[in-house]
Amino acid sequence: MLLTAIIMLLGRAAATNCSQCSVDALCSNNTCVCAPGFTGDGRTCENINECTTQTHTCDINAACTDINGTFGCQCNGDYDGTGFTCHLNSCKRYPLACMGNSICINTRSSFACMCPPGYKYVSNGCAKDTSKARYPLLMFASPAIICIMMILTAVIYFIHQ
Ligand SMILES: [Ca+2]
Repeated sequence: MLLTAIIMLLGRAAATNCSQCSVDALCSNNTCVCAPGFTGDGRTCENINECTTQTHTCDINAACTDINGTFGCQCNGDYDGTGFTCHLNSCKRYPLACMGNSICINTRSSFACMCPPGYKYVSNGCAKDTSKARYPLLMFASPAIICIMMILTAVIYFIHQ
């Protein structure tokens, strides 16, 4: 009887202690501990500003944004990536690097200028490729070939009759 009463009192004390924890705290073994990203005694927890305390893990080329309980990272203008790792996008940094209809392709360490489909390299960029080599089916479809194909089709038709 006495033991049961003691257990009930301990149970209430535990519930009371946990209920006194901050909403930003965890209760473990009847002890309030601030959650990761917060600091305090457990009953009162405050957001840690990882950006001003320099405890963030953003890339050196990223901007840090403080968030309640955590932080965010976003790569700076000319950089691409997750914010935790950022790499230079040369196409963004040098928007005029590729001239004359060419398309800038960012590479790991630099960039390349490529011609879009239907264009070919010329001295100062890319120009429409009008050579017939790009259209082998069009070359094949010359009037003489079309005439031969029609005759063959007719012969095949009559053979199957
Ligand atoms: Ca924070």
